[in-house]
Amino acid sequence: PTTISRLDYQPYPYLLPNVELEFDLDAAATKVSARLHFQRKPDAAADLPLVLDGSELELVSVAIDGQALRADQYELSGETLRLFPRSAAFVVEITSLCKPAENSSLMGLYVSGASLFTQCEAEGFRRITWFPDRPDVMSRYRVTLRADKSRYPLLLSNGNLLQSRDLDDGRHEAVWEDPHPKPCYLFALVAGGFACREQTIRTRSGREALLQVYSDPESRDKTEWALESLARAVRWDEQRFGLELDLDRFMVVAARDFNMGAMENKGLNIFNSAYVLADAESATDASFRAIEAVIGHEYFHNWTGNRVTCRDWFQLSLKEGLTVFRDQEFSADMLAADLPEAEARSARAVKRIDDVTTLRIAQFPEDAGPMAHPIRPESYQEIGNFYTATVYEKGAEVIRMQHTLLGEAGFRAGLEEYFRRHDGSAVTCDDFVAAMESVYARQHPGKNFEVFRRWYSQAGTPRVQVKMDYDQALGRCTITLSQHCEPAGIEKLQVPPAAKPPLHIPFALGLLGREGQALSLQHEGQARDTVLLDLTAASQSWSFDGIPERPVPSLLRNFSAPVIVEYPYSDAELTLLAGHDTDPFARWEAGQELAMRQLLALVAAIQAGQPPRVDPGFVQVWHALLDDKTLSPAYQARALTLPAEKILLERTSPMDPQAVAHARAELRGVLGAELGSSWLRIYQECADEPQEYHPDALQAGRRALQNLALSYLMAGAHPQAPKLALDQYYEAANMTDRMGGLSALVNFSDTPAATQALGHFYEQWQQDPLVVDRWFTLQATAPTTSVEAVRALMLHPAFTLRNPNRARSLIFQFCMNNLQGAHTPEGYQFWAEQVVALDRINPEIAARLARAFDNWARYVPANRDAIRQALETIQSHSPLSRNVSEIITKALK
Ligand code: DPP
Ligand code: ZN
Repeated sequence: PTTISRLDYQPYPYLLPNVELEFDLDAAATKVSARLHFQRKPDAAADLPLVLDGSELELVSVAIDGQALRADQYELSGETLRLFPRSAAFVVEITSLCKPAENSSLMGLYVSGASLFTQCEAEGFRRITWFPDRPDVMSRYRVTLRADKSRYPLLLSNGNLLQSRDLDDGRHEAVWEDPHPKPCYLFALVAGGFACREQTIRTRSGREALLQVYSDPESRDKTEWALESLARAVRWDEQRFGLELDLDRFMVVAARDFNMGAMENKGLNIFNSAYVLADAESATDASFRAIEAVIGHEYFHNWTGNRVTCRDWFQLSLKEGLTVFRDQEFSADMLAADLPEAEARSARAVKRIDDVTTLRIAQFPEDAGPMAHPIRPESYQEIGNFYTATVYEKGAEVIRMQHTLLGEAGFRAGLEEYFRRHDGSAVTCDDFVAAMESVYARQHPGKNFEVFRRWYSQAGTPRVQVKMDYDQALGRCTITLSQHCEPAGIEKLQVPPAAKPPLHIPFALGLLGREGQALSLQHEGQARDTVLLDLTAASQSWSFDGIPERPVPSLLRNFSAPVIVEYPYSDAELTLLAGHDTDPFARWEAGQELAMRQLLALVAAIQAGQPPRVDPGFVQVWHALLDDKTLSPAYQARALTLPAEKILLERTSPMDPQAVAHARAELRGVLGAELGSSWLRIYQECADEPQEYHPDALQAGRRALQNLALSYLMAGAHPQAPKLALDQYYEAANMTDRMGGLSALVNFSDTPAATQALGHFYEQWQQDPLVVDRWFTLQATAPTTSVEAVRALMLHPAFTLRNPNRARSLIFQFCMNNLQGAHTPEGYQFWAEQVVALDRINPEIAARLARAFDNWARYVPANRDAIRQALETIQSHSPLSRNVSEIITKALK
């Protein structure tokens, strides 16, 4: 397999201002006729061949300027078609066939249910027609769709509908034109029978625009929230960033079979139905929030991704990191909307906690494993493998740091500058940073982003060591920050080791007095509770005067940089922070760190065969959090949740998944049992607020806390717990409560009542695929579920590997989120089998599963050896897709 390197970028020698496509749509074989109007760039050599990409296509004919080419007048090899045009401006006409019904990869044109969909990012357009399939070739598209009218009553593509008419023999035709030049990865078409929910809005400048959400007809009742979310996203982007919708019509279509979450095709977003469909009965609070976030994300791409796009795929984080940052802020603003200031701060902190938790679960392990890469990768074999937590989530953190350094107004000015410079073009991450830097340099004369830019080229999670000195006589507190970043991923293989110069780390700091009161800090001429330290060297110190006593530092407030902080807190200091820190994020963090210490001690005890012991002082911290009436329910639910197994796993060395699962279960059991009466009180308080369901932050927070309390009651074997869970399950008026009851039963008791409830759930919901996914997931992740049980579930009539959501709900959930069941020799072999089986169907999905045990080399010997064997099992199969092969090869290096 070839490795593609970032520095090998070459501009495409031709412009392609206009593209005309005609589709004769048919599931078995679709005929595509393309007319491509090329112009050689003035600085390009005249004898360069025209190189086009194509994959899984049957070539019918090719012509230049109306002259059909004989087979000896072009070169067709592998995935490349070479033509030899003789003039500087010419029209290429290509007719080809593709086979949607046979396309199980869900890239290019494919069948889902009775409809046809496309997915072109990153390199799917080449499965539709021969084309310069790269993001820096931008064209205006005119698209003619023809299909059988009864089978495909609706024919959609990007832009505006110019005309539609009936043809003979039951077919019809629609012509679409997209006025905005775009790269081919943003092309889309949809054909099928759909229900539509729509709304007309007026944009800021007074233009009318039509927002539409399409779903299969039986799901029409479930698209209200998606449409409302879309309208809110449009409004928010106008208000927060001054960015207005540039289309007359913006469409979202839900697809049951979809590889990703959703896709931002210009004016015609195609979504995984999981991120569109919701109602109170079938969707949880978390789904409602996720729909709002993904609708927002794809909508925000309309500017950050579509109006300004990526020059090449190494720049993916240019649009993804930025757009994730934007969707995170959108969600936070929606959660905080209409709340008084203190509550709004807490609501935003809840969102920040959730985002940082995601980063730690998904990105920190990636940054510490064989696939570690900078947010702007240096090389790849398969770009599909680089839609990663690093590019997305760490990418968003890197944007957030720029926001922190520039401030809200400065960041907005930087974004305006970015659009001023680059609207309508395909650019690089450097271009973005340069626009931001232009504002930063104005704000901070003499400073620049030279050091900051290194975030784009270094992999690995930096560690920041904190030292605090206090001089009683002077009343002076001195903070010293030192940074260090180990070689990560391929950096480890480099001899001599790659130099990793210091990064620019904005480090937010506060100091608390011994009573937990916030101390005011003098910094850069101002007095503040929180100061932002600009760490740009390997080590730097800052002194603060007027500090009356030795303080407790509150570090990396609001998680101001994606780093790991090291500071030798005492338990007493963490307890103080967990109870009093005025920064809600840092307060949560202190409680989590205390829990982490307990968990690590339990892991060590379990490994040594000693009886597990929990510190009563720690139980008291949880007790105090339980009784703290000043906390919002949503915040309280986060504060009382133990660190995720995967976060704990990363902290064990060597990594010991079984001990981790047992330690966490043990601690939950102890907290459940010892604080039983408080959990019961909380449970009842939350349950006692009947009202009509709405997924707002307050209600959702209460349900989250209630369900958390229920799980602790079950874990602590409270005598009333099973009945509460059963009643909650059978009497629930919404899916959040229903799932809360059912998961409490299934995760904590292996009783006939639990089995019966599971059976009842399936009976009730078998018609709703998204709910059936929940049913599979719940069983896949239950601690008592074995490989045999998963194999049995795979024989269930509702199971199929071909639908990505279904495969994820059972196979991925088991392999990735069931530590007890999956981390066994049988579990690893099962995983290997499923990677190979999936690879024959859908390489993108298979490659994601292939990453389940990325960090195998750091596991305890028995697991490590068993995973290595499983990896070798996968490697011994051929052919493997380029996707899976890249993952496995890197894992075994
Ligand atoms: N559709 C994916 C996303 O929005 C890839 N662009 O992140
Ligand atoms: Zn995106």
